[in-house]
Amino acid sequence: MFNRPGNRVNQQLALLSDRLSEENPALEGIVDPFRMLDRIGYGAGLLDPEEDSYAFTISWWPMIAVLGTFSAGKSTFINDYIGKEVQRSGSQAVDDRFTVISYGSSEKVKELPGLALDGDPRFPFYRVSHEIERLSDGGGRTVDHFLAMKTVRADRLRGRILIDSPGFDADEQRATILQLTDHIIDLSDLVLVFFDARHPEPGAMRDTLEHLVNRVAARNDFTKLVFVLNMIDTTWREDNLEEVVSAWQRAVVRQGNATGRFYCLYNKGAAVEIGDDKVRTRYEHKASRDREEIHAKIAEISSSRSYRIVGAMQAIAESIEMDVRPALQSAMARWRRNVVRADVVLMAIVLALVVWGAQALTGGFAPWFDGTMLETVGDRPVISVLAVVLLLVVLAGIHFINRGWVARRVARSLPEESSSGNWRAAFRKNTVFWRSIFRRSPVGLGRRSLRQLHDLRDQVEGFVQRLNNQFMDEEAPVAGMTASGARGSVGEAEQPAREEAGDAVGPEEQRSQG
Ligand SMILES: Nc1nc2c(ncn2[C@@H]2O[C@H](COP(=O)(O)OP(=O)(O)O)[C@@H](O)[C@H]2O)c(=O)[nH]1
Ligand SMILES: [Mg+2]
Repeated sequence: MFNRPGNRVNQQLALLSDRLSEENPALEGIVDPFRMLDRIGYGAGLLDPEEDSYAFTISWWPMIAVLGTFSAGKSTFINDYIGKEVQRSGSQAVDDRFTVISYGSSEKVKELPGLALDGDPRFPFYRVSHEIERLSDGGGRTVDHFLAMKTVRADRLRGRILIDSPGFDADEQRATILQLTDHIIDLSDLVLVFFDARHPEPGAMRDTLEHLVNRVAARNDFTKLVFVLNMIDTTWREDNLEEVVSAWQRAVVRQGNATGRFYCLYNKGAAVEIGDDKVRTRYEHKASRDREEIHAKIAEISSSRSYRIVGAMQAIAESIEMDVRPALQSAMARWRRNVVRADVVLMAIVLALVVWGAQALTGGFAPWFDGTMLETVGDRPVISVLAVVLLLVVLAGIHFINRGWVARRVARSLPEESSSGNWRAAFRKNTVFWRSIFRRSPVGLGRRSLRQLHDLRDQVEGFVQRLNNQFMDEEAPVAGMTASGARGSVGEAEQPAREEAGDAVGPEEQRSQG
């Protein structure tokens, strides 16, 4: 009856549940425990039922961003990975927007305006359009100017999001693009940084390198950064891949990245012909091994994200019990203590003033004790009652002013934004005027809620079990995944075969043959 989410929140959660059943079935049922957690949050005042859900604080789909220099083959790589020609490629295809690519039910690639990202709970971009508009320094430009969204049916897109990016060198809106890049690095679980082996001189790319590596270094987050030296086919004549790689490595290490490992790739369909058999075999071998490793990393990111979601729910439940509740209790105790203190002091002053005033009226204290005062009071009952009522009103007023004033001061020490919600709002809910200052248990966090939180934590165990089963299954080759016949639905496990056989062609290959 109470603590129900508003319509919009409800719809978003339903949508999330649908998406999960389509793309990540092991997590499908997890929306319900989130709803339960939300109810506790609404009841305690930690969440706003019209706006919030704990489910919105998590990014559900892992993000893999492909960044790098202009024309380094980013879009070609993405098309090849997905198995469909989602992105335009080619030196003339200057893309100046970030493109978020995710799973959709249609076989055809659908393009949606960037604004669509705002309403989709799968994306960590959820409700960040105003942030992007802020980043784009006003200028009337909107999200659509910088973000596009594409959806297509492809197995490799199930439960994950890829982001293709414009090169850094697109200078016109460079500042905005760099800021967006920062934002995307923050949000991403894996960042593939593409460089182009046609530039054996890393010097020319120093700006880009500096920017990227420094930003990531500042965030202390190198594990999610993967450097790719692409188009290595172009070095076949010199056959100096090791030299090129080590030049790049030195450059990266100089910027503060400890390992500076480079994966080496090229796309067969787009490559120049490698005229030497020995070199070709060596290059093919190297590129297909590195590609497999990158693909494995992407797969790994997706499974660890699922565990993190389950873990996040557990962490929120725990935090409500172990952090929020004690923090509210101690804030309430502080509030109570200070209200009582202020009441005592101020009321004492008022009473002293009243007594002093009254004795001045009666000409000293003598009439108070010889009965004359009682007589006077008896003679003027209305005035006397009014005086007493007035006094009580003043005292009550003092009490309520104190409550409000002390509550505001105590509230300031509580965070408004935390993974478990708005602690400050929850505290305020405990200090509304009809609640006695002597209540000990925070609103909505009584014994029943605690029991529900414990139940929830038990349910989490069930999800972990399901995830374990799912990922154990996935390690075996996936049979029947290509049954749909769609070229895009090549299972993860089949990739190596595809690379070697060279007959199942990606979009790039097909185009260049056609
Ligand atoms: N030689 C060679 N050319 C490539 C390779 N990958 C892509 N290309 C070509 O490089 C150009 C730019 O590729 P694109 O994917 O659009 O680069 P982006 O700007 O980083 O997205 C296109 O003409 C591709 O056909 C590769 O591995 N080797
Ligand atoms: Mg591109």
